[in-house]
Amino acid sequence: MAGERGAKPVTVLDAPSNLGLTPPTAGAVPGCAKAPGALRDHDLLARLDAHDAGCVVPPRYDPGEWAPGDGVNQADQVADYAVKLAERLAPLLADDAFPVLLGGDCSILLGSALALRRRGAEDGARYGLVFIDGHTDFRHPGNADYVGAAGGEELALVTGRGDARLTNIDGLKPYLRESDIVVLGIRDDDAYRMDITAAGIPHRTVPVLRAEGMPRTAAWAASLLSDTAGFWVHLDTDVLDPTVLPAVDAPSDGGIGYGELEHLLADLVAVPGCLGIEVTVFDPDYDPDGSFAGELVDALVAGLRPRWDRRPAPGQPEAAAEPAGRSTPLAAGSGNRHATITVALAAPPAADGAVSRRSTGLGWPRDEPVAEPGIGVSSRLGWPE
Ligand SMILES: [Mn+2]
Repeated sequence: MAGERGAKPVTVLDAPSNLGLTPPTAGAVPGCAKAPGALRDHDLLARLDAHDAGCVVPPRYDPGEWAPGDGVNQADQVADYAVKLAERLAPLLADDAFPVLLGGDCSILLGSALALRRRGAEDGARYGLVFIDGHTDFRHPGNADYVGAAGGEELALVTGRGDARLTNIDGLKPYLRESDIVVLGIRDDDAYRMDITAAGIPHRTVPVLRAEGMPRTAAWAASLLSDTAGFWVHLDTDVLDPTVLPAVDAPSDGGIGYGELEHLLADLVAVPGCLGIEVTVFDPDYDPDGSFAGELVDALVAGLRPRWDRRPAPGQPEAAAEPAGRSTPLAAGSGNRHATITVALAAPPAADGAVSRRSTGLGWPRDEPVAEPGIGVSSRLGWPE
């Protein structure tokens, strides 16, 4: 399949860093670093028909005697790791290899954002971010009494808020502009929802995402990023509702279901300007029999289908792989990095109101239970509030 019709295979790179998390219990190491292994063990690479780019090995996780007021925990290690990650990502981005980066916690965004910023410094372009996450991860010294866990602060850090060791690597602060970011999937009660709005970062909460639908939401996000030269996708798996995926560092009620995630991903990665994706925070320590890992792999395989399966979806004409209405100046593999994104046009809603699956090749939405809109308390990442 890979290589057919000019498409390149996707490329999987492991980023098993826990450095941005607080210990789950005193003296324990978080389990998120095990996620790449757990996902690989469910044949993720074979099912994505992916090239294997290996692993960026993180330094030792050792939060030491951190206390409130000490700043971002393990900041030097997080910064060093971001540099290593950016160096490994750069050639993959340059080769249009569609990296699928397997975290690890959300602090790996620092590496992805640094890679985009360095590339922008070379080619004069700006790059964007679609930030799919159950939380804003926007805690910083300007809106909180103290900071600590980079995995709950990475959106603030990549926009230049906080410890200069993390925000200003190579003097490149900020790595991303607020107006080049779109946040999707946060909960209504997120502590920093108003802060990101005030900062100029547009967002859709889960109820809005659901009301608008995934095709239109993906098109909306792409349109907001249409003057960038391409965008990265951050996927924190805690965007999923804990009833379907509780095996995350900080579950919050009121998330989306697997079918919704698959459609959202498929519509986003089908946009020619989509450069790659990172997957964060899945914690195999909460998944002893591996069943959640299997379901997550199913969702990633379905959601990334436009990038690994260039065949038309069953029952679709050949042209479905390049849907009408999507002109593609920045086609995957084109090397046309300086072109701006052409907005993906959402298909009209199906007459019966069902979610359109016209272009994604998806055919198996699940009947998972979807939680009632919750009053979930989001105590982010466990640092004492
Ligand atoms: Mn997150």
